[in-house]
Amino acid sequence: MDFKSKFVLVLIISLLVINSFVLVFFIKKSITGEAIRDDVKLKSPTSIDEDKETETQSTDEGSIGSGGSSSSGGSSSSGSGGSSGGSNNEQKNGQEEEKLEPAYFKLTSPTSKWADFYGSLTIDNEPAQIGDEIAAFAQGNLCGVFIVENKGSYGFLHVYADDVLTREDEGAISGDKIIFKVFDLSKGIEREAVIVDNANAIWHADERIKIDLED
Ligand SMILES: [Ca+2]
Repeated sequence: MDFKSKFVLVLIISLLVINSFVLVFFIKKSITGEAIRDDVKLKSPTSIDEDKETETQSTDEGSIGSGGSSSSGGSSSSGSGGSSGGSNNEQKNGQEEEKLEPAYFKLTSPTSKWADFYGSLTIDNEPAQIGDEIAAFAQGNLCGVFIVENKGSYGFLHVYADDVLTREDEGAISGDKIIFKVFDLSKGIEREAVIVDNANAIWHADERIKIDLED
């Protein structure tokens, strides 16, 4: 056997080896995929949405199985991965629509106790707009954040208590006077809010306190 034919032989063998690795990889991938989906089915038999999703995925698998040749199996399994990613994104978007999250004021360590503040909210002589934010401060500490959901009002704004067992000052203690700041989303401006009629914005755990605000 001369050098050239040896080289060709080695080339053919290595191609065969690579091919079989690729095959094993796709087979493993489809097996683990099935196992995970079975888990999902077992964990939440009540969730109709998830059941629907698993059903559509299993029909995908069916088509992979009937696809026959290994290469088509590989490509359609990556296709189903893409479609499940898409449905995850849809779920995320759905959650965002349900609940707006404050983006300007960031609450770092909410505790398990709070007081609720609510009332009207006027910014720049106009009713607060959806997406505007309001933050509550006790002794200079940010301890409550709310994003406006209904034009011209806010609440319930949870204003959290300090955890007496930690040295860090997480929030309010009984008798603290609360200062409010607002963030006007359309103008991108933060301002301190004025409490209408000088009402007493005094914090007491578990209370609901109506405070109208303007700026
Ligand atoms: Ca503390």
